[in-house]
Amino acid sequence: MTDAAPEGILHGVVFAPYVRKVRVVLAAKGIAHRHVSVMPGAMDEEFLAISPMRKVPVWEEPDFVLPDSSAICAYLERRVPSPSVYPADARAFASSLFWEEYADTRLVDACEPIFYERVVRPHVLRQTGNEELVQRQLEEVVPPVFDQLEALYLTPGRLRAASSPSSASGGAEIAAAGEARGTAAIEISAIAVWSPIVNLEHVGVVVDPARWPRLARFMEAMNVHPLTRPIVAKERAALGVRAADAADAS
Ligand SMILES: N[C@@H](CCC(=O)N[C@@H](CS)C(=O)NCC(=O)O)C(=O)O
Repeated sequence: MTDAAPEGILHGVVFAPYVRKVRVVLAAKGIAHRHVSVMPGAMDEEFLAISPMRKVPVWEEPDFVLPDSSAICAYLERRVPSPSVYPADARAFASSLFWEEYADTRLVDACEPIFYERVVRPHVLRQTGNEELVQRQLEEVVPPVFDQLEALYLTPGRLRAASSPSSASGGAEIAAAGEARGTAAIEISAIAVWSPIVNLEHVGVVVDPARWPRLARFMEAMNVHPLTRPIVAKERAALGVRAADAADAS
């Protein structure tokens, strides 16, 4: 967030992958905003009035309200076109939209139950997390999704236009470009894919570099990008997770 007058309010808890996606786009574009934490299980009537699907995030301006992370990111791109977080090339653009949708659905569905059982259930609901479910998710549900990201998202091919910045080398240039410019050079699909996996890292699950080398490099590059690093650091601090713990545990 900058010191400028806020242009809007972002509603949603920071640990929601969709909220994190919007936060990175806001940071990339330097859009001043206020953040109001809304927990998915504790939405009051005032919030529900601006969230017809009863979900976070919602973006609010005095005379305009917009739910849904993908709609919000597309809106912010139109509002503040530069730096762009969408590829210019038609195929790369369309491919990026597809992988954003993949991340928001298939990847989130694979990752979120693990975060829920290890964080939300014990620390928010004060219940015992279901570690059996976590293990099943880690053994049976997450690997095929990571396989697809490795082979189809991070490898140029018919499902991934080669001009996309994150496709060729598993994302190393994402960080390099970001460091060089001190700003964006991240595209929306990369933000969307990175975000749910951050929640896995928060609970000690890291991408195995021996099994998914491109995805592991992609996460490393994304995590050190100047736009994402402060966001992740604050979340880790809030959860009491040290960076070293996230990297060591599996
Ligand atoms: N397609 C929506 C999905 C939003 C979503 O599912 N948010 C979750 C939080 S991670 C939520 O609010 N869930 C509340 C519920 O389903 O009751 C987006 O991209 O914003």
